[in-house]
Amino acid sequence: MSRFLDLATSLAASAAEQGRGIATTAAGRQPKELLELYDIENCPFCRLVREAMTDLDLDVLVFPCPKNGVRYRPLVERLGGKQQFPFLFDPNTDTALYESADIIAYLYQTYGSKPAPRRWLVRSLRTAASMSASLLRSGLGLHARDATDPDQTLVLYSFEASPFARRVRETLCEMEIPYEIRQMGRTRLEDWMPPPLREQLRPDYHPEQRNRRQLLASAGRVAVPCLEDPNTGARLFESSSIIDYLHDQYS
Ligand SMILES: N[C@@H](CCC(=O)N[C@@H](CS)C(=O)NCC(=O)O)C(=O)O
Repeated sequence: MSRFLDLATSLAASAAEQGRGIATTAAGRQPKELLELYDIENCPFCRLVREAMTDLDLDVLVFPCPKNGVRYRPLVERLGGKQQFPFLFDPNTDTALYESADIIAYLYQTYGSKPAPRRWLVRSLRTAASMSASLLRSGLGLHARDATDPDQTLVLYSFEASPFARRVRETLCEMEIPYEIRQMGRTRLEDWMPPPLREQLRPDYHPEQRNRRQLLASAGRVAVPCLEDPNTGARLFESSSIIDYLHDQYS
């Protein structure tokens, strides 16, 4: 696929998400230990759960389970009895759940400061929208390909509907590389500005969201996606550079 088409379909998939997965509006309690999500990037039901996680500002350990995947699919079957995705495990409450609707309800109940926006709750609408996003990215982030397994978990600064972060998550999913998502949901007007423009117009940018603040403090800039690899010490911005890095390092 050409780079233009790749970005255009990723942008269209973000539009199909109808505004979900961009902002953080319902952040409440933070779990002590990271939630675990067994996920297929291009699964419409998994996408709905990840959208809720951005809205709730919940970081999560993602274990990719693409079709033909061999690393984490058997584990899901051992933990829950079948290979169905999404599958959530919350080590804080020892809760294991299938079914996106049940997972979303659990997350808002357990960690939210308020219920999910009402318009999200029309289940047929949100599922249809998420299926359109999957169709637009068909063939990507769905099937496993050969890759080596890093020793330490990679960290990805991402919010669900970022068209650029999506490309990176698709690659990580296909390579069955587990990673921690640090949520970068938008909470302020300035968070919406493209990073180069913001660096020009708002050199004194003070984000409010915790991971944005942390990234600014450690890297001196805030942009999504950002990948940190503790195995090599690499920190990369720009989806294309990150994807090239993942192929060079782990293919
Ligand atoms: N009703 C379930 C549907 C889940 C579902 O159908 N997931 C598909 C992936 S999109 C699945 O697990 N397929 C089996 C597989 O990939 O092996 C939900 O909302 O979570």
